[in-house]
Amino acid sequence: MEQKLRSRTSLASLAVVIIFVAGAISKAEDGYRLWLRYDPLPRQTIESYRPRITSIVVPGDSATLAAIRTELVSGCSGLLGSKVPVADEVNRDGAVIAGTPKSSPEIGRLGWERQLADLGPEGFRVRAIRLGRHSVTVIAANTEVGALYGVFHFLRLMQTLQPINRLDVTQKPRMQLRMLDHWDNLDGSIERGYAGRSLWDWKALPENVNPRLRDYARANASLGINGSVVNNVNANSIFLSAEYLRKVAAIADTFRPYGVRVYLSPRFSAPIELGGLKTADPFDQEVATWWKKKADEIYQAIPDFGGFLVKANSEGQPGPRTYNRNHVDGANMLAAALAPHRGVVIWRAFVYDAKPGYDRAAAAYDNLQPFDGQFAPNVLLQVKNGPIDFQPREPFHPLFGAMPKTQLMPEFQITQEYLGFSNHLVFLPQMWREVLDSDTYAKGPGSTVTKIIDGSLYGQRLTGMAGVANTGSDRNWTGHHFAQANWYAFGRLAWNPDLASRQIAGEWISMSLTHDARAADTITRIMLESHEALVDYMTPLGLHHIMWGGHHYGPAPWWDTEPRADWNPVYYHRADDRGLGFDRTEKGSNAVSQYYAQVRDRFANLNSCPEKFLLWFHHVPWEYRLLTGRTMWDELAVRYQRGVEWTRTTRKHWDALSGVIDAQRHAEVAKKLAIQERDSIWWRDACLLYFQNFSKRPLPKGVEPPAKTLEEYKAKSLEWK
Ligand code: GCV
Repeated sequence: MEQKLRSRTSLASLAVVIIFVAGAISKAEDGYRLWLRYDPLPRQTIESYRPRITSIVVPGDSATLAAIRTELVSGCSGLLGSKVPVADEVNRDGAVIAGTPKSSPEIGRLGWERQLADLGPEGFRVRAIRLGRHSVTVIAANTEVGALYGVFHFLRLMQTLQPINRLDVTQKPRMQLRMLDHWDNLDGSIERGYAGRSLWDWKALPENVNPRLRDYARANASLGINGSVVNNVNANSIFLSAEYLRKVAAIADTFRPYGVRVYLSPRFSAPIELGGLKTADPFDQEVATWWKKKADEIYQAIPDFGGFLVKANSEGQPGPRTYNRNHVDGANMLAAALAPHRGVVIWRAFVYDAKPGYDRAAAAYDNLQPFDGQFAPNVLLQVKNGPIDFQPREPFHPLFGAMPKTQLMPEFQITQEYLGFSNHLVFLPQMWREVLDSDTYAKGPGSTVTKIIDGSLYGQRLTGMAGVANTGSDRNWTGHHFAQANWYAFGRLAWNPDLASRQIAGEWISMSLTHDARAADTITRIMLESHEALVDYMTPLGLHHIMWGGHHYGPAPWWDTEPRADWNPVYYHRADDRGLGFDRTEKGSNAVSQYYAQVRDRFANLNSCPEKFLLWFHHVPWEYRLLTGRTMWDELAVRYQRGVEWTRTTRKHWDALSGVIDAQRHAEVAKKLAIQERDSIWWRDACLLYFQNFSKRPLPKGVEPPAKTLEEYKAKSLEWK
């Protein structure tokens, strides 16, 4: 009888295990849950965590405390595979307590005021301690949002299988403004968006707020992202109307518990379009008053409104120069309107005049650098990572380090405008790290871009980092499952710009894809190699902006029909019978002189210029020998080929992971990798065939002959759908 019972029990538990495992595997993995999937961890890990997590103690009833409670309960219960109860106070070993000294009497009694004081409004402390007779984990901060960040950190430790029994962690963000810039339009389209429509449904707002907005805010909070500019910098004045401010306020209400503030991109000419004024001249008293009143109205509706992000006098946008004023005049006028409310103005440095014969790479510096020291204290200048425009690879922007008395913040592009949209797998932190680690020599060696933007080099008071968002209404948020990793990585780097790409990749894989160590190794390698590979098959050796005009998908180095010279690829690569590349040395545009001497000299000399930037700074003869001993032409061809080979190998390695990665995401990624291979071949062939017209040299050994003729590549753009 006993025997029977035992076997029945074990059969029953086997059934539970089977159902549980089958449930975990068969659950649709459509990518919606991002890196916040709280599925059961490996058994051994669960066993080691379980005694440390027996109850959740989060007293208080604010919206943020409720979010903390929900997150801890669903996170811990999900990861441990069994419900963790909520308790009012610590009454057993393994309680997890979260909050502030004010919200939680038990945290209040710890006497941590001094330690917390150093952590500012957003830092947190996570510590395993003894509280009375019990071993507990405390997650404490000065503010509730700080505690929420601590909770996400604690959950991340579990999701990445880190030990939690001797925790003693303190963290605070290095950057104050950690922002996503959405280029979302009034009609729901997204400029350079490749993952569906805008997340904000302007017609339904403010009455109906899509529950997805809460998940968006939550995902951002899990990374520490604390700002969201909800409309396109190519702005429409309507967003500042009373009707739209009510809609924006509804979004802000949804984001607030998660510490995400809303910002807007105002159209500089709004006083005319909305206010009925005759001018938007920043020196006109009526204009300044209009903006002040508008700011008051905004803060009435949204008390924690973040501020304005402004694209002015760039690509047809109005701005102060329309009225013969300058950037400082425009920025400071808006800053004065926001200052009483503690709002900020983020003024974009993406300004390039269409002057005949000029070098676009030098334009932002020429336009903005002379104003160093003149911007108001609540103005930041937002500078793209490189001097042209989010290319697959650019040297760092020469404005970094060149404006010691101006608050600079970098703008990265998470959405892949020039990097294969949401079709190509490319892990962007590799590229961002290159910029962050670049030494500007602004104050001698070691003056990295990171040290400029985190305020440590010049004592910059207000700091920030912006990323142009890659999110949209697609079920998986970002179009490509791996593009989620770039959103994740951006947030992590904005919190800590020293994080290594490998660590970020490892975290993301563990949280989003798999705990299988061998699979994780393969995927990490793919991710870390992906940027260099994409550069190889798109723009090796410093080539840039040779994409098809307008949409920027696929190659068109022959393109020369845009009305502005600097919108045409031929302007950038300057291929001729002698060689290839843009001469930015003294003999050419001399844009290289904008860098500090050590950098300038290294880039300006053909022999010391890093080969990855060769054609960015030099017009290089086809027969010039590179470090490999190959001629420039041969090296170019070999790199294009190498890029193609990477896409092929990657497909094979990914295919081998079938069965380890859930079926839906595995298949969807495999499909995208097939497109990436097709595109890489197209890139290689189109570019080499076109450049061959100038080099008049054969393809070197090992480089495959093109699949089509140049005329065929020219006839029709590569398709991305
Ligand atoms: C929002 C590039 C893009 C534009 C974008 C612009 C900018 O030119 O192609 O779509 O406009 O950058 O950053 O303002």
